[in-house]
Amino acid sequence: MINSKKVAVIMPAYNAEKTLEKTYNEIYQNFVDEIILVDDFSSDETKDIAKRLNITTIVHERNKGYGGNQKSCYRAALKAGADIVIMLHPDYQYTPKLIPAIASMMAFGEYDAVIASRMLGNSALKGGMPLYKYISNRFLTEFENIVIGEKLSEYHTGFRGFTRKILETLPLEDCSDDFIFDNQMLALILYNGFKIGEISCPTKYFAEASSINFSRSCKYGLEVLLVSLKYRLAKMGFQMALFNKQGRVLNLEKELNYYNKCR
Ligand SMILES: Nc1nc2c(ncn2[C@@H]2O[C@H](COP(=O)(O)OP(=O)(O)O)[C@@H](O)[C@H]2O)c(=O)[nH]1
Ligand SMILES: [Mg+2]
Repeated sequence: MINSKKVAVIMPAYNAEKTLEKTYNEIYQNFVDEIILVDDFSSDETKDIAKRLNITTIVHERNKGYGGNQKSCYRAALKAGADIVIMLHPDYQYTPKLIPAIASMMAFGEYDAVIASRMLGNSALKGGMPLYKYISNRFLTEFENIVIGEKLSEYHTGFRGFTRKILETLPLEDCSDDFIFDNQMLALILYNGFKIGEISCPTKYFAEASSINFSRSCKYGLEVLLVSLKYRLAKMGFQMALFNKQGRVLNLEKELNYYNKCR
């Protein structure tokens, strides 16, 4: 707990057997009330390692995608009563040591969401981010900032935190089950007037930390442009799904398939 707020760390996992334990070991647990992993039908030992580490583990019976995985993570965290939820990739790309700092930025009421940015400071390329990903990130970020009218240093990090209010009120059920989920969620947060804070975060690139290939990155990039344009059109009064149409919030009635339950 931080400031009497219950903190959950959620990990959307897919073939994370080589990195999960290292990531887990760096989570400073004094402030963390729940650690939840959702295994998106991995072909490796992810779920068994998670169980051995005594992490609450949920398994998908088929591959639902990265966005679909996060929806299960947030459902589980809400059901567990979390007030603050930190999303951390289990691929050891981001340092879990920042969890208390990120959670504090929300626990004292200052921010509704926080992103751990690889673009604040000068560490992304030093950490091994491929040049094409760096340039795309900078371009997409500038584009989105201009179209949306915001000033974030990036929209694409896999280390973020959200308050319960965001998870309960935004139409996350209507967001994509694919990678664009992350960008839709940030756009919805801004559209609905919530405040996003940023913290700088080092990043590490190595084989197991980065599997998204060039063509999937291109698809993601095009979808980011679309999300930004739809945001602007919705603000101008056009009816846009996700933004100004009645959307579906996360359905907490849906069954979660627990493989290991800690509490
Ligand atoms: N559910 C699901 N998650 C995936 C898939 N591919 C990658 N991921 C997860 O998505 C996250 C981001 O992917 P990653 O390859 O690390 O991207 P990068 O670090 O930005 O290059 C990681 O936590 C992966 O575990 C997939 O096919 N399905
Ligand atoms: Mg990664």
